[in-house]
Amino acid sequence: MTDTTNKPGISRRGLLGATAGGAALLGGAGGARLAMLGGAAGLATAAGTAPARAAAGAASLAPGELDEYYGIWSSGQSGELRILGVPSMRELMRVPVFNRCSATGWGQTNESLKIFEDGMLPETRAFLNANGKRIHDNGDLHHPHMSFTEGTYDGRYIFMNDKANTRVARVRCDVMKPDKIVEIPNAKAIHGLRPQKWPRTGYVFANGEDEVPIVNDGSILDEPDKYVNFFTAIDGDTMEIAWQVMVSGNLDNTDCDYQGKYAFSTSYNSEMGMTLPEMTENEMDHVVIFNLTEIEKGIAEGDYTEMNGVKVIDGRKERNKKYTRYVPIPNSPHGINTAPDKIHVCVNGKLSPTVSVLDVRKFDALFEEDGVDPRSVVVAEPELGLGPLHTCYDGRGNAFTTLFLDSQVVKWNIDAAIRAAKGEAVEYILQKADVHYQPGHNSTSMGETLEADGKWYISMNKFSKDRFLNVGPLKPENEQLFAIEDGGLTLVHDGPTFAEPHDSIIVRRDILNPRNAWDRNDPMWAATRAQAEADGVNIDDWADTVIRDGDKVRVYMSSVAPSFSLEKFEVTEGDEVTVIVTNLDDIDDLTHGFCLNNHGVAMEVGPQATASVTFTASKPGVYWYYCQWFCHALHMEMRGRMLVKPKGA
Ligand code: CUK
Ligand code: CUA
Repeated sequence: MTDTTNKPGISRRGLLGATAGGAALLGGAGGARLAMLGGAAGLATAAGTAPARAAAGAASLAPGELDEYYGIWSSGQSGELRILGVPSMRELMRVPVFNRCSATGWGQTNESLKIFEDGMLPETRAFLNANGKRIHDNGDLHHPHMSFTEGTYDGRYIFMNDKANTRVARVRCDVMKPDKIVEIPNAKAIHGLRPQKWPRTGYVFANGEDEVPIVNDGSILDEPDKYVNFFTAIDGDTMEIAWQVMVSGNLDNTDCDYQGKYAFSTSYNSEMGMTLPEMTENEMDHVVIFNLTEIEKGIAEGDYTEMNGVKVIDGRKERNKKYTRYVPIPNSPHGINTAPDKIHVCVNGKLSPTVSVLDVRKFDALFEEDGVDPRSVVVAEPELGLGPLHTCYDGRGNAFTTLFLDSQVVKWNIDAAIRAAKGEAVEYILQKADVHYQPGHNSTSMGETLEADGKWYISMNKFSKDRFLNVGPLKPENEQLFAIEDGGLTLVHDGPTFAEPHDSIIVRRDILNPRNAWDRNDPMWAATRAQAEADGVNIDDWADTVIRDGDKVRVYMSSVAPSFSLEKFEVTEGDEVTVIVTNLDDIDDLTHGFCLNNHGVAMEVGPQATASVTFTASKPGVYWYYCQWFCHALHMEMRGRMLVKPKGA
């Protein structure tokens, strides 16, 4: 195995010194620190430190130094979104989305529950009510992608899928909290997800992965011809379902063009098989191309069926060729990625050692002319290695494809692959680098936008095996950061991660500019504010009011470090109690919390935020509540008592 860390003269510390050197010219203050960095790297080399150790040492920026990029990470079955700094790979924040969070109260506060419940389909609500559960609080978040304007990130929103419960969520970039979690009707298991790149987002495209009987009422199991699948376009501004397309075969990953004309999805089960042998039977599966203009026209002209309130176009194979085309692709293709050259789309073969390169300029002919072979859009099918899953780009005409089975990344040139396909004797593979081990997704800095800058490459590996101290049968995954240089890829960092990052995007830091405190009029607690107004309580000012409303009690409190406005309140056994806390501190980083002993109740209350939680006071006695977010030298003293009086006393 090639040890890619073992390249002479390169450590990430040195690289960072070089990068930041330019920045120092702007600021000046960084100069001394950079000299120190250079010195440290020099020392390590001089002392003959092992390359692995040099790479490990390079894993952090100088203390206090900020990263050049935000990394926006999925977390798979953990259900949250994560924010990392790149290149330091420091984990900066976890943003609960589909999951219940012990720290922040996401999935428990009334504000977050409203977001879950507003987006829930009626049948799910009925199912949950019957099972004594209010929401689904697990998720399987694979694909986080930012909203686009004219082909690049615009810093408004991050969209993401939940495969486990068929949902799509949107996180606001100003506060880094979700504001919409929408369950998708008809489709099952939302997997591939991409925002429209041009002219803007626009649509968010989402694939249903699992096929379902068209009438899914429990009467059909083994009649594959009655199963269908759905491609969904969500309006990224309103998060309402714009339309769906019914397709043949299942859908895996999706992407779209830089022209605003087409979206396209891979299908590994063109067979519509229900068992493993059936699903992998065909040598060729397919990519479905969706003609957005024709679909919009079809919707406007009424050429749809309404299913569960959604306008559904029939785009099944051999039905209406206006809306979709099926391009045969070998064999169970997985990832699909549009290059920043605006022309090429790479379809990763998974069970085939090839990547199929499509040319979007050839798509028009498929729809406009008769008898055009769908395969005519494939301009190259380079053999790259075993198990190609995902491809990303450096913005200079090169592609990086993960090889799951080979545990490698292959760097190759798109133009050379196309020329080789035409018979020229040209080498298109530029480098193969080992990764540890079995990579799934990869990403490059700004690589899925027109501003791909080709500086950093991340390999998201499914197995870490021997790469870290043993922590038991469940091992972390491993992510590796490579510097992209003239000479190719240089491994500079290994990082363990918990279940299970699938995908990431690397966003230039000037694109994101989150707030330091909430706006008091934030829509997050609009419903809570309306209730307070009805109760005659001003939550923007010191509030210490207890409102009784039958057996419902609403307790309004403010928090200013290091105290709550109420050091005690009283309720009666059996009351439904809602505690509403407003953090009146507006200082940077001054978050308070509210945690009620022995009630399973806790929530974050950020600077200038209001949050509320509802519970039943069922056990008479005194219960302390406390601020669980360390906020002040007297943080421990930031507490109070709830008295639950026995019923009838
Ligand atoms: S999928 Cu995870 S490795 Cu869900 Cu994007 Cu390919
Ligand atoms: Cu407020 Cu700790």
